[in-house]
Amino acid sequence: MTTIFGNPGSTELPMLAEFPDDFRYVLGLQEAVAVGMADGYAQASGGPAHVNLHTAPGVGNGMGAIFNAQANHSPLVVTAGQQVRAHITMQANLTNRDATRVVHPFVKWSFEPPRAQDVPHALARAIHTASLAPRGPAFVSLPMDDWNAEAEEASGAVVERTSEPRSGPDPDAINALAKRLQEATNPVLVAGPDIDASGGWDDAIALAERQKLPVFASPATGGGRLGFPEGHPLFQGVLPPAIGPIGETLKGRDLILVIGSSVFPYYPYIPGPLLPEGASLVAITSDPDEAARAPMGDVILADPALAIRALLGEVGEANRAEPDPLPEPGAGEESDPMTPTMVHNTLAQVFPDDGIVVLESPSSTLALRNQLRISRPGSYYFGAGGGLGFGLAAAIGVQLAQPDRPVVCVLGEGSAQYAITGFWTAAAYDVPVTFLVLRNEEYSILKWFADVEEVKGAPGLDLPALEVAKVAEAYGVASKSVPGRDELHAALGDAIGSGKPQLVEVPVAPGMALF
Ligand SMILES: Cc1ncc(C[n+]2csc(CCOP(=O)(O)OP(=O)(O)O)c2C)c(N)n1
Repeated sequence: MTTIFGNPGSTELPMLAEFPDDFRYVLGLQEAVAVGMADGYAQASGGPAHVNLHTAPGVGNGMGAIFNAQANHSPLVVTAGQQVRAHITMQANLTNRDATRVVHPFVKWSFEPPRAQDVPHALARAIHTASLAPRGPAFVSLPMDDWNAEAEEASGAVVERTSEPRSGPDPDAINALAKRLQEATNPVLVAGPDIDASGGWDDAIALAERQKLPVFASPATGGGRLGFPEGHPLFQGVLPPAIGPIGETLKGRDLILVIGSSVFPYYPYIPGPLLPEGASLVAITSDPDEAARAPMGDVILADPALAIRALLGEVGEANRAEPDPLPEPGAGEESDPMTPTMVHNTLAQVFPDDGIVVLESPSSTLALRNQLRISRPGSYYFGAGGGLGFGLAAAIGVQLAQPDRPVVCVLGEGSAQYAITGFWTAAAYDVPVTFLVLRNEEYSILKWFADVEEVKGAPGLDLPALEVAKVAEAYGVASKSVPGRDELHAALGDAIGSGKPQLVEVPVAPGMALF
């Protein structure tokens, strides 16, 4: 971990003293941004990332983003400075009182070393804890005077330990699953985000093709990544996120195989049978908590990629009819302002083959998925926790981890506000993300929720005259506002090809865009 994301204060300065030349510090102007950038960086680099926060208030500001990182299974090592040890008991100014308690329950482990000499071991332990399944944030509170203490000789051995975080499935369980799959007449695969995170992308395709499995993506609400190429002929769409509609969508299936997802990231509450009649469900996850909390079905605890590989060793070609592929996406209706569907249709036309999307445009999530049909691994990141602010910040981290791939960050104008200072980091560090901002002058998704929840007269759902392009410009990101499809096409093409952080804002018609 030679990149440190953070926002420093007096309690962190001793840690940053004589900062090594072969390390890089990436400054976020607010802690939610620093954590969100580290989250994107960790996910897109495939390894743990370090974010350093300023004692209690800095951790407090970062909490929503730490919650997101946990939902994303993102291996973050979160550190925060602490008062000097002699000051903690008297609770001097800026003491992080109860430092290890405040971050719960959003971290896997939280610790303040009992002695300065234990700092190396505590950091090493945090790195392993964050990296082992289920991956997620670990927290270490570091008293500021510890950095001037001498390390013990044993510290060398502690920091050199390695861990192989993946554990394989029980062969008997895989064998039994293979039998169930072979015997099923109408099985279906639900592909979740941890297929991509575990490197199981190609084998998931091989499994679906060999078994002729129709494939649904797990609900978009919890789908921080894609588990299957969405342009593949076996792909049947994204599962709806609520109990009743999932049961409806999977009606007639006798075996539902869920890989790399919780069962399921439900929201909103639309009751119904958990499973359609005659169906059974098997989930494969590396997260014991996901395994335990599922309300139905059987579970195999294992790294998803290793489990798919093992399953491939046990199943032969199935003799089933292949499902019809999804129809090609249409561009939607002409309107002024444009529909989000048409915006994403335009984006699809200029989107490079090796492009990556980081998405936080709540009312147009499904339209983007349908229009882009992203079909390469590591090409889609979405805040699985649902806490806004992930998108703008994570896009910067993803781009830093994948400097050779163009990153397009698609934001609602409301969502952009939760990490707005991220624009400064993109400009200051010349991180060439293309930001596409959909401006509908409201919290469209909340108006949709108000309908579902039968809530009338709720205040605070309109966002008149929120000038994201002007604000981004003030932070140093070249920005443009475009009125129509042709201008959007040209502006997006220019921005993506520019090698610079640039923003394109487009007015869109309000409302939920499903296609
Ligand atoms: C941290 C946080 N605060 C509040 C919310 C609730 N919330 C969900 S979507 C949304 C509106 C997003 O607005 P915008 O980005 O403009 O997208 P639109 O709904 O118009 O597509 C809000 C406020 C949230 N998810 N996370």
